[in-house]
Amino acid sequence: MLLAAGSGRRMRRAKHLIQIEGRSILSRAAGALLGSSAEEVVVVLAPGDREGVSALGALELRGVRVVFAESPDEGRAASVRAGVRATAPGAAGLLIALADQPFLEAADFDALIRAFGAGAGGIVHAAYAGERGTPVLFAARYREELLALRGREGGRVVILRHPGEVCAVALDPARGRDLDRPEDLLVSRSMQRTLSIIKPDAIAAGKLGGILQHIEDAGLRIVAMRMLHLTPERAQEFYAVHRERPFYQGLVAFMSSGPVVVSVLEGPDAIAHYRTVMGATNPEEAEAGTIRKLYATDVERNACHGSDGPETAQEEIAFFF
Ligand code: IDP
Ligand code: MG
Repeated sequence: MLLAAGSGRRMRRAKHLIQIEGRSILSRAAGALLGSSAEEVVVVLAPGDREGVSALGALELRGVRVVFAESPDEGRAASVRAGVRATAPGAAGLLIALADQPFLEAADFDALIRAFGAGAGGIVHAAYAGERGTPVLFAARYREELLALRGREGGRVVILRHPGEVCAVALDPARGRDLDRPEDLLVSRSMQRTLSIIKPDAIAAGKLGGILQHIEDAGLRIVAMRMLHLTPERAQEFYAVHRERPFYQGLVAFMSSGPVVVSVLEGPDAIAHYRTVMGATNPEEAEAGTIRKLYATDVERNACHGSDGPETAQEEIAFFF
């Protein structure tokens, strides 16, 4: 289980939503867990954290399950309890990971799972240069103790009660570092390219010029551009990740209803930057001054598309250029 509720108390905004190279740290951590040999991945969010849910995006389709902490402000224990309750009662162990360790990889989680499977101990925790850290894997027999945690207590309380059961697995401190202070996020901003689509609603409404100006004014350079009319088949293919979503048919019909303008945008951190410039998928939730707030009609007819990460940017650019 991945705990993301309550992240960011010391940050200016919810920490798990902050993007590094175009991907939220929540999605990075959940993706790494999904790639590990863990049987199920449960993400615990603060009650009502819809942005957290949408940051997970396609990961939900790939099996990441979202639950909400039992109390909005009790502290760590409410998240642990919700996560424990959500995992299958028959699971051999419960791995507790934190969303603010976005650099851990599937292999790191697997190292803990392997040590646990080999009988190293009933509690297996990560160690960084000899210091105890997270993630921590608890055998199923600690379920009740984890469910009894209250307030700001975390798994640490249970670890301290069972010193004889505890085993450490050394992980690379560079990958285990957490993001606790705003300075931790000062990673270098690399030059990137992203794919933009000005959607049929905006073209039909005569907003193409305004949106392109908006993009250039935001410091993004248009390095390739084409107007075209997507066939329903091409629209289906482009949005294939959403094929199970209830809005898929409508989206395909909309995207093939008239001409679109596809372009490649370049700039520092272009992927995340363009997502910010576009605003939230639903214009009602988009920040003032964003393209979607200014030009979108509704959650479907939302004026523009922008790639959501480095891999999708690469794929989407190759799709059109
Ligand atoms: P994004 O465009 O902000 O990345 P996605 O979740 O990837 O948003 O969804 C792709 C597109 O599908 C959206 O831009 C929008 O046109 C459409 N869409 C998303 N959610 C809904 C919905 O709830 N109802 C109708 N259409 C939706
Ligand atoms: Mg998307």
